[in-house]
Amino acid sequence: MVALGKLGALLLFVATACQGRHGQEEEYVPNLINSAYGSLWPLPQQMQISSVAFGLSSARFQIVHAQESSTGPNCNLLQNAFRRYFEYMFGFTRKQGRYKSGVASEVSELQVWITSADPECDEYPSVTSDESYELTVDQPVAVLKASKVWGALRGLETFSQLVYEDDYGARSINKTAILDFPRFAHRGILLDSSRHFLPIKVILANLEAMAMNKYNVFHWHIVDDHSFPYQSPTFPSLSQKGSFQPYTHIYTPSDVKMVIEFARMRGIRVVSEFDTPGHTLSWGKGQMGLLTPCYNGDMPTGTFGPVNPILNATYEFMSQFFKEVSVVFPDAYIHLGGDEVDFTCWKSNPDIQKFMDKQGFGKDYSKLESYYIQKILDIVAATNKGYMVWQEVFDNKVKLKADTVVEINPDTLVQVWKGNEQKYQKEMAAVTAAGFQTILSSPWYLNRISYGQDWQQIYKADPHNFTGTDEQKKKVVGGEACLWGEFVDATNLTPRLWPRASAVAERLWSDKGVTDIDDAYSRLTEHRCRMVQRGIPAEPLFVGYCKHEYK
Ligand code: CP6
Repeated sequence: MVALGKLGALLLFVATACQGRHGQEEEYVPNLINSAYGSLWPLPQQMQISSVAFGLSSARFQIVHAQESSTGPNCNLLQNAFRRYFEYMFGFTRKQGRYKSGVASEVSELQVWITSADPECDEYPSVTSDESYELTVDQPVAVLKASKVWGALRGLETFSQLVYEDDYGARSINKTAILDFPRFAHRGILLDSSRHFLPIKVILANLEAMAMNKYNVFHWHIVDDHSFPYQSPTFPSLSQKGSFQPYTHIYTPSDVKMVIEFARMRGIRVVSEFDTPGHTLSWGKGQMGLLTPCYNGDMPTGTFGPVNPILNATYEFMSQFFKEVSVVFPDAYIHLGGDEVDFTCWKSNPDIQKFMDKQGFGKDYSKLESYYIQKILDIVAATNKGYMVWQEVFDNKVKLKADTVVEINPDTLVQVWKGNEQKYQKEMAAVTAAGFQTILSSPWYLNRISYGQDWQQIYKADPHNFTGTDEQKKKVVGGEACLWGEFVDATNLTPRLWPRASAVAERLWSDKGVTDIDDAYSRLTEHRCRMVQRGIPAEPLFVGYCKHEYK
């Protein structure tokens, strides 16, 4: 209630329609904030936006490879992006612009210029991909300069956000210069396809929304206790027995390929998570003997606990399984989970008790967990992948390989997800002091909802806000918004995630100093309406309307 008066005023402000006329240097733009700058999200690092506006006509405008570019029409990734963004800029036009042919005040071309001899057109994005770009909008041509295709993708999104519509449906763009690059290299979203099956269509729609927000990692928490929808060619019974029935609730190898390629085209990595040894109940149905039998005294209860860490068969299975996964998912990282291991069942099992004695672990079951994880890490390291793990793996002091000099095995990433602000900041300090790289998730559990503008708390959290040296701060590679699936399926996933995940996106992309909440409110309101116009049912921030409502 407190903010109502102020927000009411803001809404009137953004509701003021922008009427641009073109071609005069002394052009009066009634509401610049409502035309160009006013909808940019996430905010670019450096920009100059003039009040001079140019026209943009769907009949004459085109996106092309610059003459000097190292790319041409055989770069599928860019061709596809050109088409996509042209559609976003003009696809909603009911009539053509009201301009006559070829007036000097038009922008007729966006020339995309990839400067590196190796544009990385056919490659997969990685944590070291160069996403920087330079954009100049002038007449008659605009130029988007980037070293690699990844920067061009980000710049195309920005260019499309600069285009606005006057009262007559004609497109305009202001004279602009932008220099932009991400603050953090890892900007991710976790989706959970185990608690509810997520149809491919929903996953692709969210990859599309991620690109609109310059996200670059899809963390696919693909299996968990409740179902195993990943179809493994090596172990087909895992999904046959472990998926929600009927067994159409699965991701076939071609589904997975489609998701990975759709993501690649948008500069998004797909990091798969196969969480063990906890959160594995669904694995047990298709792989006999994998899970620990729980006991009541001398009697097995017929229920099962975490993966059984004392059997050779367990590691033989995991070795084959991760060999497959490391090929199916081309990303340099696999997420190995390691969170929330419940020791009750392990404690009840007499064979495990004997093993504990033999190993000298005493009654410390976190040592048994570390023993298991260490073996899994070694298995995955042998596939030349790097790994991500949840913070418990660090807390329980598994020997993670920090600062490894082996180039093909990138550093371990510890994902911090527990605790309130004070607690997670302490954890970030501890993880980075120990020399590990880290990403932050604690403040960004978007499955949590409450009445009101909770995007503001999400927006205010910053991965660098902890006490530590510059060296420690450099270990922070970014963050991830998490949408756990207990209460989420295809019906509510997208509006629950967006635009709240947009708040995280700006925190991870824009300069640390971009923190003005009123400015963010007005830009995010516009950005959210743009997502709606582009077919993403993102929920409203507060009272108001969109010029183009959801259809
Ligand atoms: N599943 C798995 C979950 C959660 C985690 N791991 C979780 C914990 C707390 C909240 C939401 C989700 N559902 N595998 C923790 C990383 Cl609030």
